[in-house]
Amino acid sequence: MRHALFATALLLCPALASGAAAQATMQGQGPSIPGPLPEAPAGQAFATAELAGPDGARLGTAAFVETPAGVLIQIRLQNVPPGMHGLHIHERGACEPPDFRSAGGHYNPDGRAHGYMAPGGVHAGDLPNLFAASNGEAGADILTDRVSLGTGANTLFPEGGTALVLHSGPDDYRTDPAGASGDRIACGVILRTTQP
Ligand SMILES: [Cu+2]
Repeated sequence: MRHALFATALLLCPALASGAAAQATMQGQGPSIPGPLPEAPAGQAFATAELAGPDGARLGTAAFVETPAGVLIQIRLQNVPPGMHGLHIHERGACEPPDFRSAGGHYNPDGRAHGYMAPGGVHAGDLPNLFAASNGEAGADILTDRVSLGTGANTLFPEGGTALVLHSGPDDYRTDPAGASGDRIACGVILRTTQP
């Protein structure tokens, strides 16, 4: 499973799957995305990122847990524009609105090209696109073994830190440097909450 990575999009608004259920959900009666894990399992490294939009409004949380298979990232957001959005770990732990340029480029300590489908890819900070439903909720659990919460190579805590960044459009997984995913619409500094 080296370099295997998967994402389970939580399409909790079933509009895309069922027209009957969609009516209820669009009226606010459907399930909502649960909050992130409140704490890590004992002994496992843990980190969080609080994401905010360009106007400073809080959008939600991402929790990072070190597991034997890699880092599990659990993302729970609200008030996100509906549709697919590029999602990446960027190379600096600085989120200055409104453009979040302060976060720098993608976290890429291996000096690779961007994108799952690019020759010479991928960046350590590359992640699958995140889908936001019509009601603005976006949630996913993503596993990646390209980063670590530890102190070794590809740590999420290099000098200056790292940040989780959401983009306005989808990542095409091949165009350098960010998959043509558009503006940065949310950013959160990744902060360690448990020592490795
Ligand atoms: Cu990005």
